[in-house]
Amino acid sequence: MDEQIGTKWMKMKKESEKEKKVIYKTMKRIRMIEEAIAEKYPEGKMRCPTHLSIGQELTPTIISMLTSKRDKAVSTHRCHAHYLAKGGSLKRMIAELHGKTNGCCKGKGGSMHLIDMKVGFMGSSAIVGNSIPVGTGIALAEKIRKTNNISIVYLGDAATEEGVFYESINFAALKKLDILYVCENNLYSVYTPLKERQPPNRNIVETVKSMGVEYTKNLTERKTEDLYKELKLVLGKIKKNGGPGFVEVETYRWREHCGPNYDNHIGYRNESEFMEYQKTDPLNMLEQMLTKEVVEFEIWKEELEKRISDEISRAFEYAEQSPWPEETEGIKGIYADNGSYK
Ligand SMILES: Cc1ncc(C[n+]2csc(CCOP(=O)(O)OP(=O)(O)O)c2C)c(N)n1
Ligand SMILES: [Mg+2]
Repeated sequence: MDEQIGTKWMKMKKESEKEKKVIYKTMKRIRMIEEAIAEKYPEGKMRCPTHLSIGQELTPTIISMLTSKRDKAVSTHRCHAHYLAKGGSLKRMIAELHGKTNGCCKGKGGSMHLIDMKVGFMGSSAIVGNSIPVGTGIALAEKIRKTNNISIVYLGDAATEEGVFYESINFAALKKLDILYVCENNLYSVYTPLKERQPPNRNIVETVKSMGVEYTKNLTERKTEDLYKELKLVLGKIKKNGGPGFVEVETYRWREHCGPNYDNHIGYRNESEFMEYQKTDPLNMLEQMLTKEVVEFEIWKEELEKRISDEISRAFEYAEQSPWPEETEGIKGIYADNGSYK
């Protein structure tokens, strides 16, 4: 990583201030939405398994800033940040978590199955690794249609242990697809750390590179400025020259694997590691930076928080007032539906 990048970015004045505020706004909105979900989850109105992205907001925020609604994205079980950053409807997401008909999956998918095709968010899947070939197929479709749109595939570190990951990477390299695979490495698969799942010193970026993927990079969310610059570079190269890219981004999930609580007491990770990542929380770091750089940042922030919290209240009201699906809805829209169920 070029050490100069961070310093140069810091020096950029007005236009970078604008960009930083957009990043902050998007991250703050995602964080507040997920905190509201966590707070309300114990009421039992949202009955689906829910994997929060709190702590992992930065990468999808930057990627969505650097791409357009015409570009496509697919995601995993931990998909809220990806969906929201891409511009997915908040009301329809919260309704989905409540299992209501107005949900983005008609209440049938829950938190792990979000979709909003209007903004190019093509879906997420609960099966680890499952959306990797789907995103790769989307990139192939875009290539056949000669659109120049990029396909973004979000995946967790554990998904690199699935066979389909390698098959998809191979296919994307072979067909020179315009695709960016974004591996969010939060160090864990549920309660199992990387060192218990993979041999020491395995470098996934090098492995992917050796398979013919030209644009690869090892990145971290702990350096916001560098992450922005590097993602801009990689996406720019894919847009200009075509072909696949792969980035591994170090990140950290704050809450339990699935659910609204903290779970450090279980013992699979220790408090000092958690505190270490909390110290470099990208949202807090950005807030500190903006407090120093932006005149009357506190006032701007207060207004922003008020707007977001009103929007969240409206989304929960919408979800609660939405109707439940009819019983027959459960059998509709499925792959093997032959229309026989009345
Ligand atoms: C094919 C498959 N195997 C196992 C599971 C159970 N499972 C759900 S989430 C998860 C961990 C995934 O870890 P990672 O891809 O690193 O994403 P993270 O949860 O850390 O964001 C596992 C093993 C599953 N859903 N699908
Ligand atoms: Mg993980």
